Amino acid sequence: MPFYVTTPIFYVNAQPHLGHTYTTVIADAARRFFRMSGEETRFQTGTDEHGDKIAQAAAAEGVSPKEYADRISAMFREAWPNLAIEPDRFIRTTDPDHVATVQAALEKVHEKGDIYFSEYEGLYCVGCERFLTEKELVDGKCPDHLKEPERIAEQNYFFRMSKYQDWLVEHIKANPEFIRPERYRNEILAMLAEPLEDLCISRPKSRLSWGIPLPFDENFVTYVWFDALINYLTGLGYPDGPDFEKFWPGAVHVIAKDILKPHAIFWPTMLRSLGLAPYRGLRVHGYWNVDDTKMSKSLGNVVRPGEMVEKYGAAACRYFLLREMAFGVDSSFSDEAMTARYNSDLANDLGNLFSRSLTMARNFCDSRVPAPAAFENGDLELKEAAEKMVETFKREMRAWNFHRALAEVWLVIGMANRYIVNNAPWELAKEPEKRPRLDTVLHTLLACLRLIALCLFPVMPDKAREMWLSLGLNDREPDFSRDAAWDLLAPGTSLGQPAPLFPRLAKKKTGGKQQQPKAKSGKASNRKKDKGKENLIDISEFSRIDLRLAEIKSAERIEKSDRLLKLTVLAPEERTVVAGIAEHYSPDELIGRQVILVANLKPAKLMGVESHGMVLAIKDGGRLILSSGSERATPGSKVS
Ligand code: ME8
Repeated sequence: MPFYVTTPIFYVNAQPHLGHTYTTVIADAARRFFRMSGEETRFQTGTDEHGDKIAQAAAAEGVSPKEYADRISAMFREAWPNLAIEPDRFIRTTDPDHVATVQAALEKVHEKGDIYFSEYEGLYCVGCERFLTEKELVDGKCPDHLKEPERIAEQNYFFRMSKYQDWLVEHIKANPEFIRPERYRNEILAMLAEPLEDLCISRPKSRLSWGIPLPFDENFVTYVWFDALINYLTGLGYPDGPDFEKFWPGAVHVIAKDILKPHAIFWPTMLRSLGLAPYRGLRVHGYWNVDDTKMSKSLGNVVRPGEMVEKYGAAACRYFLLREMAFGVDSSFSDEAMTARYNSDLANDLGNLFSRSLTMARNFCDSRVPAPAAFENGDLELKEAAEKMVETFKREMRAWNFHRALAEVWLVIGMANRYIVNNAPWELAKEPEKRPRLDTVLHTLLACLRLIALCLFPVMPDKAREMWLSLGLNDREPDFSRDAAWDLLAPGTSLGQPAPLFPRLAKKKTGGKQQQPKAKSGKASNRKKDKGKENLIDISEFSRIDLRLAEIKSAERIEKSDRLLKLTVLAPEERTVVAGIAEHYSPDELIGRQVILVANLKPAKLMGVESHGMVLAIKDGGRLILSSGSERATPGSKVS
């Protein structure tokens, strides 16, 4: 069935933040997943621009509501491409086709006799843009906005929502998938156990003019929720656009728990009155807090998508959001949690697996996919786990369990890293008769990486594509039915060069870009030149340093240190060296690696371990890169 996914259209009284980003990222990931599952898909997001809240925000800035809405709406529209979010339509409630659709829908409901004029007095929360019932208040205040609602008494138009209450209860009970997760379905059924009031759907122009005029009474504008919900129809060309017929039956709305009532009660009853089938599903997620505190402008802890992407990159942000939040439950964001996941899951587990595999393919197989020989048990275990991963991933994505889908992929990434250590391809490479075994191991690894990349496409499309192209595959979005088989990597295929997918992040935040200090005057730059001269050394001084090629035999973490690894190296005698590279290399991947050692340093104790020499590394920005040249040499050879 075609899949139509929407996010809420966001109010333009606030700039995009982490919460909006999450909803929009998951909608984009879901659409990519369904598209890769062979379904026709459509994805819509946008901005909600009418109503009291926007009129008040614009007045506070001294600009017209439209000017104000134009400015903030553009911020939403421009934020999404940086996160690889690609909606088919970015809708604004001020778009002319939307205004026309709302008026047509109002006419229809009016003609049906479902709208009447009456007097009403109620408690209005401008934050929620709706009347609250006494029951919804906590200590007399709106629990979401912590403000006392305003008492409003006026004559207005009403929608006969109560008329559809019994039908709605039946529909929810008969369709367990209609509102998910379960807790929100139960919440709505509990609300519907009480008699439903009719919905006030207008505002007198004398009080609020920033809205869509009612087609049957020019003295009133449309209530903002009645206007906003209809965006889901406008985007499909309702009532007679071809996309409407195709996509409406597969409509899935993604929202957070804050706007459950309008989506689970107002909207299905409005659709029923319009003579339309209800949407297929409502998917309700929890709230993001920041450092375990509610995100708020006054606390100054609002996380902006632009800043996140600048710090961590789009792929890592998307991954974090999907991996960290169990769908439906609140979660907390912090830079520490983000950095930890980045370094451990992305730089270490996935990044290392990818670069080690491609490096070995380059060094031992001339950057081509080798042909496998006989498979052993360990190979078959990895193959079966990778095949099962694809099935589990698909099942969990369909159930909106993104965090579980990703946990399964990382299980296999861990297995593949252990498979490398167990099979030590660098040892196999030393013995020509073990060539068939080496080819089998590397083929198995690359085939496993291909399935990992396949699963990562909906989650981090750009990085997955980078992996896909490095594996010599076509530049097209893969497909779960066509591309999920194990043995689709043709032997002989040319592979890309290994490049770090996720360079490690420094643990400490730098807080903005670092700038090189500039020499301001001629004097200062002369001093700089002289300083350069002071740094020159005589060749005899250099020759005192004994540089040797060393081969790493074993490596282990030093307890209580994030930075240090204890290495046993051959140079050519065996010795222990402590190296500050633990944040850049995992112990496993160092085994067999050749490095350059300063061999005649006085021994020094670091975290209780005596180090006999120092390993050289290149410092490139925040990264450390070990290097010994591209060819292997005899351990202990002098570097000169
Ligand atoms: O309600 N955590 O717009 P809105 C997770 N215009 N998600 C969050 C969040 C948080 N802390 N904060 C906001 C409106 N969201 C109406 C919708 S739809 C026809 C009209 C996300 O700007 C989440 O998706 O207040 C939530 O439902 C939505 O922003 C509310 O956006």
